[in-house]
Amino acid sequence: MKNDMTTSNHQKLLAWVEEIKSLCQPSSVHWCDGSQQEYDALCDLMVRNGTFTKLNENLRPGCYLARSHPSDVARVEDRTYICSRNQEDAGPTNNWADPDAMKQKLTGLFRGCMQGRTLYVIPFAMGPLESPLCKIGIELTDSPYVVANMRIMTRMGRQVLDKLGTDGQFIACLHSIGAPLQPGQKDVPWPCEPDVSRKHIVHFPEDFSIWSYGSGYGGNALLGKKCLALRIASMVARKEGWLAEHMLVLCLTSPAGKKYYVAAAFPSACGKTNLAMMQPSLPGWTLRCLGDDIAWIRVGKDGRLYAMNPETGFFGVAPGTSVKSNPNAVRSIAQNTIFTNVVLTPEGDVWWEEMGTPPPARGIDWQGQEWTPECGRKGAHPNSRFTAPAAQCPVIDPDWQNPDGVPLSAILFGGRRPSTIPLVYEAFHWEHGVFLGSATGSETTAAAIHAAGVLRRDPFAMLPFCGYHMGDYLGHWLSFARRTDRAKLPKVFFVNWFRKSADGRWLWPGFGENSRVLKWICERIEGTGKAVQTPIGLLPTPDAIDTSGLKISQADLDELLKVDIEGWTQEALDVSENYKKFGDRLPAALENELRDLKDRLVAAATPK
Ligand code: SAT
Ligand code: MN
Repeated sequence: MKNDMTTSNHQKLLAWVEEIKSLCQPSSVHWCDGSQQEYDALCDLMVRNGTFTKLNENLRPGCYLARSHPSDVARVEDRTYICSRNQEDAGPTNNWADPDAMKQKLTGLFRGCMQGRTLYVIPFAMGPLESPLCKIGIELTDSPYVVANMRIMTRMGRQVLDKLGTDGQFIACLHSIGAPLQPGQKDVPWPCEPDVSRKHIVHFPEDFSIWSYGSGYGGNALLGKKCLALRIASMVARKEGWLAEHMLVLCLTSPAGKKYYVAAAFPSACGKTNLAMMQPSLPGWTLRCLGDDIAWIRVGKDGRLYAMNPETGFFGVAPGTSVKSNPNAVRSIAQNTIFTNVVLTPEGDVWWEEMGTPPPARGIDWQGQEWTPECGRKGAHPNSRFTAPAAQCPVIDPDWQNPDGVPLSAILFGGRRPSTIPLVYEAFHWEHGVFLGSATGSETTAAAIHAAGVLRRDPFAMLPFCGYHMGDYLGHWLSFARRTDRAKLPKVFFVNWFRKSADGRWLWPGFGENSRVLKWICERIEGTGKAVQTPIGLLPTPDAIDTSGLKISQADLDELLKVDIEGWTQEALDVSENYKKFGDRLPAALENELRDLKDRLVAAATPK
């Protein structure tokens, strides 16, 4: 299994690996070739050292379960930094530290941190290798769990080193779990730095490098994902005139056979994976998935916006994933999947809350303890995850690896909003659409370590992922009206599947029924969908949403499509408050949009 053969002649890369080797002092170095044999051998190694439990081959072929340390279950936003030379460039929404001071501190943490472990060199590409947007990263890590997950989530291995050649550019991604092993010391199943205050997820924009210390959890440790494909890529995208976004990409085909490509931004754990591979309830419509988390978007030769998914896998939230909520995810994770922090059943299968199947009479919970449905504890961690190859999705789109991406007809924003925000509405024009994106808010979820269930403003669902000043980011979005012909830009919509009644009932069935909302969106694109002008945007007329075959009361539908002037007045104030953070970097066009919204709300509240 050992492969310390250097398969690269890239002097800069070789020198960097040598430098990190002498800093971190691993006992060996392994250059990953990305092969199936290598993956299998790593999984076997993790089964032997207790990190992985192999699941029942008859029930979940090629699948493994890992249980993390209780400190290591989600992204650590408080410990995530953008270390630009100028503090101002990181903006008010990012943690900042001086890059020299941070490098010094991290060098201290990384010194000797891989003792007793293997240093893995992971060459990976985000985006198809032949795509104009493809970016190459090299992750150095001491975690075999990270290697196995990166092989699912990215294009990883020999072909990347070949493309890099002797002098190609790469993004240097250094990762350690921060748990050196002394000679004779027994390892634990999930080694990490248990002290959260010592975990660090750090981005250096000036040299486009990433240093991550102390955590083995997905978003903190799979550095191709949030760190490279969002935080670093958003900075590169701004310089190069494209967009790196926290968005799913899907293709909807109408009964008439017309294709509509849609990108949608929702905060973490708000149903992107469910929407990305949804099974439409409306007859005649089909949906195909291109990606569930990240989209890189650029202006194509024809002036339209083209979106490409830089990843090759799904790192999805397990709880709530069921045949009802997401049948295609259930099929995607039937084999060759890594599960983290879910319940192990006595048969050697997995289970989680709201899986849609009865719980096992007893099992082992995410903390490795005996668990029964009556014990009063959740069996799976609310942010437990599956890592599955995108190619296994039964509705993966034939163009999902198209190096040019796919032309977008619509962009959706949304979040978990139990009140105020209607089921769907459309922006008046591009600037208004950017305003809607900037005003995105959601009840927080378990995807990050903080209080769940409180409303936070999360512009473009990029609050934890924008690598530079959010005010400049909003300006960058506005600039697309100048970069191409406005008429070619996608239409912008805001959706909210999460409305509740006064007595706490869900007002909208969601999941496959969301195809009814997507149908209206397609009709708006065609110019046939009926809408009314309201102070907040264009709303469907009462009969515009196809509810054929759906049991929903007129009262609930009215409530879902109502503009709550009082609630919106509050909403506008809250958005104003949030805008204050951006100071003079808030684009004037957005200030104008906010003022116009307030004016329209006042006019609507004033008796005529
Ligand atoms: O854990 S990840 O950051 O990869 C997923 C998410 O929170 O969106
Ligand atoms: Mn995400």
